[in-house]
Amino acid sequence: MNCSTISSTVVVSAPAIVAVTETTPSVNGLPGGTTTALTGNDTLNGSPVVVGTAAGNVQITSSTVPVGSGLVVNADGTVTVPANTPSGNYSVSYTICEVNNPLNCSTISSTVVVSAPAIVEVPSIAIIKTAVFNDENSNGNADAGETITYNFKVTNTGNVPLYNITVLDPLAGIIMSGGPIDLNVNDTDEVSFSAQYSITQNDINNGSISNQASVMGSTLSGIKVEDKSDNINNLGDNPTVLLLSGCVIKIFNAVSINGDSMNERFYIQGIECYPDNTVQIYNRWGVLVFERDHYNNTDVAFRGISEGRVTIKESKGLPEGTYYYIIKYKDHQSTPHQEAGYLYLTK
Ligand SMILES: [Ca+2]
Ligand SMILES: [Ca+2]
Ligand SMILES: [Ca+2]
Ligand SMILES: [Ca+2]
Repeated sequence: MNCSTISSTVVVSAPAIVAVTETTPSVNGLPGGTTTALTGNDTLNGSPVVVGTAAGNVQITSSTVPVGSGLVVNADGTVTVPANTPSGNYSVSYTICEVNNPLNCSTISSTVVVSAPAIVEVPSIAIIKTAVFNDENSNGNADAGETITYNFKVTNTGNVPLYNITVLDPLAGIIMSGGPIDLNVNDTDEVSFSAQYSITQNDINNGSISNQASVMGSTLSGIKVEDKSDNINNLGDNPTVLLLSGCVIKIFNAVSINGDSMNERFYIQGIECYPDNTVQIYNRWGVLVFERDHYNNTDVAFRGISEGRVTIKESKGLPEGTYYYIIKYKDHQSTPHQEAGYLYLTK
């Protein structure tokens, strides 16, 4: 036998392992989330790698993420992005090694894309109106012709700047000034808008003035916003009510001449504040039975007796019955006013 034995070496090479770079689809950084697997395009021996399972043929042995980013590379190749991560491209490198040949490894750097949350325009505006009475003659009373100053506090309460902001107030006779203005997010303006109003006798007789303004503005993209005014005491849309302490004309039209000290005269509350006045009383036939200027409820007052330019001769005064009064007076602006109605005379 002619033999020869030789020992040969069969070289079994490790299969090629290739980690391939990639850029992930973006993850919204506000809620955070998890990326697709960075290993999704990596191959072992030309086939996609299997990671993160017991049957896997590769595993991630190490990884690095940007310092302070909070990103975590998971065993399955995905990357966890924590909530409130700033938007940007994060470079993440990782190493995969073959399970059967732990030294058969490949390292690559990929990019994790974190997106900023979409900003939805939520425009919003708010207005507060306050009123100040100007007692211009310093008598402690509201008089016709004195003024009210209105101030407006406008705030951009939305998340986008507002432009061309205007304020309207439907109160007849009010004079608005100021604006239009622009306001950045969260900015407040208390000085640009104001209004002036001249008090009328009707306002004084009503005892108050109530009015509500509106503010309007728009975003750069043309979305319009509006708000009705709140008053200082109330959160929410409410008219601003200013109480007027003035000489209110109030007529007490029941006159009883019976000596009981109640309703012994025709009492016109407040008339003494308006001395430029005339009071006329007619009987049911339209005959003038009383007419006096400068009525004042005291020495010039109707007590069931006919008085005036034309007097009716009645020995015991005027008879019981229904009469008709006309009160004319001029307010502090010399504007004439008239009140008329029935007067009931009993004895
Ligand atoms: Ca990859
Ligand atoms: Ca006054
Ligand atoms: Ca409001
Ligand atoms: Ca009486």
